[in-house]
Amino acid sequence: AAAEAKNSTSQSPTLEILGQSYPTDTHTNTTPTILSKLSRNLHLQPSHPLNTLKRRIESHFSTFTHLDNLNPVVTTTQNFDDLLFEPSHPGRSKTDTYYINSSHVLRTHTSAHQSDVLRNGKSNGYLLTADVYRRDEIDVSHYPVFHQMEGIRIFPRSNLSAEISSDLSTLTSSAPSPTSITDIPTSDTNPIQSVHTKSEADLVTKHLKTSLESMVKSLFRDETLQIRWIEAYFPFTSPSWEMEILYQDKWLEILGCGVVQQQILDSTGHADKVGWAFGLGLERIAMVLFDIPDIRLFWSEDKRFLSQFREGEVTTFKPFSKYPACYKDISFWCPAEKEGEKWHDNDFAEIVRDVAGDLAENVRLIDQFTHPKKGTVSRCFRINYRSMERTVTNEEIDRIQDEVRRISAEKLGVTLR
Ligand code: FA5
Ligand code: MG
Repeated sequence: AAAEAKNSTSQSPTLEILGQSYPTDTHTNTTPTILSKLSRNLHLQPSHPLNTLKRRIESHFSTFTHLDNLNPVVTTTQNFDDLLFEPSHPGRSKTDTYYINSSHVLRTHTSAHQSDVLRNGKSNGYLLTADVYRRDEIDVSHYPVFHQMEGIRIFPRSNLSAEISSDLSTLTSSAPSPTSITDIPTSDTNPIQSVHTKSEADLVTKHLKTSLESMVKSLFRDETLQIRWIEAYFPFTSPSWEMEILYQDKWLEILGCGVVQQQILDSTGHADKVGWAFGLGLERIAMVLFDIPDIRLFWSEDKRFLSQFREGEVTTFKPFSKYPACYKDISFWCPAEKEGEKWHDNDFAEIVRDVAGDLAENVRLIDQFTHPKKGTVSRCFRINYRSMERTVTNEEIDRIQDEVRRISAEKLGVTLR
């Protein structure tokens, strides 16, 4: 509450976003730095790697309807309720989501448009590409804005087996290269919906997995690529899975998917259909395909980055030399935690993002201890500052660090050490 009281004194009564005016309230936590990203539309820039990847995936799903310019401001109903998120789901929390006000958010995933698209649609397959927003940690693979692509395919329940078998035979005949794939079956913790027969769920699952495996194979064209399916949970699909690929000896999650909850199809005018949905992260795949080592590079306006890419072509990025990093530590006593006012590292990360912008490469908690008598907690964060475009000066970073200290004390109520 202390933090909010201070926030509201500096907060204007409305936010102007893409030509629309929204009243602010105690939920508002969207910063100008974040709002400045809304107009970039990286996925629509012709020679940008994200656009090339998007177009490759679109051409793989060529019979689907393609959407790519929906408004990033959605209601909490669209982003959560329509997708059957429980009222207490952590994704709704202000520490994870950018709220415009208590009823509007910056979409946290492309699934926010599922119900609208299904309600309006005549087509049986959609692909939707969009920028999505999440309050998160700071490192080379996390950025508060990234891009997702969502696919939905629905089938009439009456003719399911025939339609799916004919589709599968084309899918498997056109899929290149023998890739190693590890599958897992459904289980008690990842159940088939009671309204579906086992045969319906199996057919939809087979079509879903085959479609995604064939897409990934066609993107990577690599016979040594290793793919595995793991069990997942989403409120809007069941059963659900995530696909991971082996990259530099680590399993990298690239998408989530599953059989659409029948309740969503029922309430959008498709009670006589069954279907699947998936959502993938474009940056995750583009970093592998184009060899891009740092997620901030996608936002670079430096011509040494942009000039390396040509419309529609997948080429390997040649890194330009890294400029030196500058590390600064900050230590403080956190305010005592009360009910509903818990400390969250994301709130500190957000201040660093807002003050330092893309100069912040990484923020890491390096030390934490509790005062033996008072019970208060001291935290020390190490901020790694680096520009991708020039050498930063120590004086310049000191000024930024001073500002981070000042605003942390003011907005988070910490006692600087
Ligand atoms: C979702 O967002 C679900 N809406 C996906 C989905 C759609 C499931 C339809 C079922 C049906 P998740 O939060 O796991 O799920 O994100 C999906 C993908 O987005 C991840 O697999 C990953 O590739 C990418 N992603 C998630 N968080 C980040 C991040 N911080 N930075 C970059 N990519 C991310
Ligand atoms: Mg996930």
